[in-house]
Amino acid sequence: MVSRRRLLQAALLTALLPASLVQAVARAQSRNTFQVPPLYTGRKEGKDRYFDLQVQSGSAEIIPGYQTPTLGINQPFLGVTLRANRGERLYFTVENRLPKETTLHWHGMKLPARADGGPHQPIAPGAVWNSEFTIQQPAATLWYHSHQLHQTGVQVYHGLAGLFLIDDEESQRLNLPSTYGIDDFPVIIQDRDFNRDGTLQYLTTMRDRMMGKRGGTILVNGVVSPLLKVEKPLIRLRLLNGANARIYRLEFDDHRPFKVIGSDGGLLEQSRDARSVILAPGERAEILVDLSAGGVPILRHRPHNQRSPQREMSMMQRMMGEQDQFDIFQIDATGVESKPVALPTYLVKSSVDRSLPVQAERTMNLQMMMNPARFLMRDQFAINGKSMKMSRIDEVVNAGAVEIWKINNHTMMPHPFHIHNVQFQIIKRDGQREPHEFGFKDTVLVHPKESVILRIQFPKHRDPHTPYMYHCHILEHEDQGMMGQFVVV
Ligand SMILES: [Cu+2]
Repeated sequence: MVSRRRLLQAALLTALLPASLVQAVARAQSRNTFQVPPLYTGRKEGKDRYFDLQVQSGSAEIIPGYQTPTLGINQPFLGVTLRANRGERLYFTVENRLPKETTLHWHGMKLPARADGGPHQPIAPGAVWNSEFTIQQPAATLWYHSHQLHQTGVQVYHGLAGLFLIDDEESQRLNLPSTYGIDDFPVIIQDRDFNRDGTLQYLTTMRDRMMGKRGGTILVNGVVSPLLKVEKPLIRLRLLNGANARIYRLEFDDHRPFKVIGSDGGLLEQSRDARSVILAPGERAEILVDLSAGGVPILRHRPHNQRSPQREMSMMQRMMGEQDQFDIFQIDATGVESKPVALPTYLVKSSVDRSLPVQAERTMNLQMMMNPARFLMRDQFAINGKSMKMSRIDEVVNAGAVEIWKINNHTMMPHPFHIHNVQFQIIKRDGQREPHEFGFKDTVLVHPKESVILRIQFPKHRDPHTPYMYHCHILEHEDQGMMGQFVVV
């Protein structure tokens, strides 16, 4: 049955876009091939590795026949995939070739505050920023993106985001699919809207500002709903929700089970069987998909079940477009050899030292302030009653300390809460835990009216003068004040 809503949506889309563009999107969906972002491993000298990055503008033919102005890192649209090993010292030069200020933040990395690439490390047009740190954390799928104050949403939307893969010996011993672009695939999922001329459409409505920008066209690694032809019977997908605001609930159209092996911070202790996984903006999950039986499964986004029975909640979710359904991409496994594959159960040993005492407990109340003046000031979102201020340090943390943070969502919409410089554990949440939430995380989805309790061990980089951020990873909320600052001393 075609719902009235679907018809309404189709009518809306057709009303917004010229017929030619609608047809072009439809054509793209059926014929695009899966693009793997180029790998960039820098220049290695012993235990040192050097990366030269250029933040640049460009254009891309995302919709056939249209050139879309974009931003990218070392390429016209999106960033190249960075890759390095645990224990190496990395040296970055980041050159800003844009006519405006930007930053590059290493999302998920434990590192000194001045190397973090947050709002306190802006790169002026034409300038070069140097960042250096040693990788002191396990193999993981991290990412990097613009974190320019009040401009993160628009800059990421146009393409300033890429993957950052860490390898280590422990993960390499596991015999997981790990050949990039052959049986190990990056999957950056984003949704976008386009204007009639093919340019990206950003923040045209009040709803976009309040709920965050959700687009009607799904891109995977910058390509509209592509087809991935695979040769191997077992593949690993490194899923990143790189959207500005949309929460994806991912599953295959044939409901096939898969194994969740990794989370934001790296591999889980044990793989977990799942048929769906919910990823909020900023979150990653690594999954293994058994394709030994062939087939052409489609990874799709299906609306999540309402967590609250309250009527206004589901109304809010409808308003936010949470009930839209999309195909993300399709896998063609008709050519794989039909040999059984080995699926691992035990992966890595946990590095948690449970004997360490808790030094501090903090509460973060996520709030929305209903005040027209705040709307104009771009600070209608707040944490503990305060909107982001560059000159104010909100929290002071001791280096190496174990802390408990309780995140309370006082609003009617979900917020993915991200903390820089750490990989934490979720020790309690009101709702049900997702399979990847048993691993180390740097971003956690907090549902409306929900509380989530985190255990965090802070790394030992001290710098009383340079703060790290914690914030909502719905980029429009971050840009409008749902962000705070902490220093480690
Ligand atoms: Cu938010």
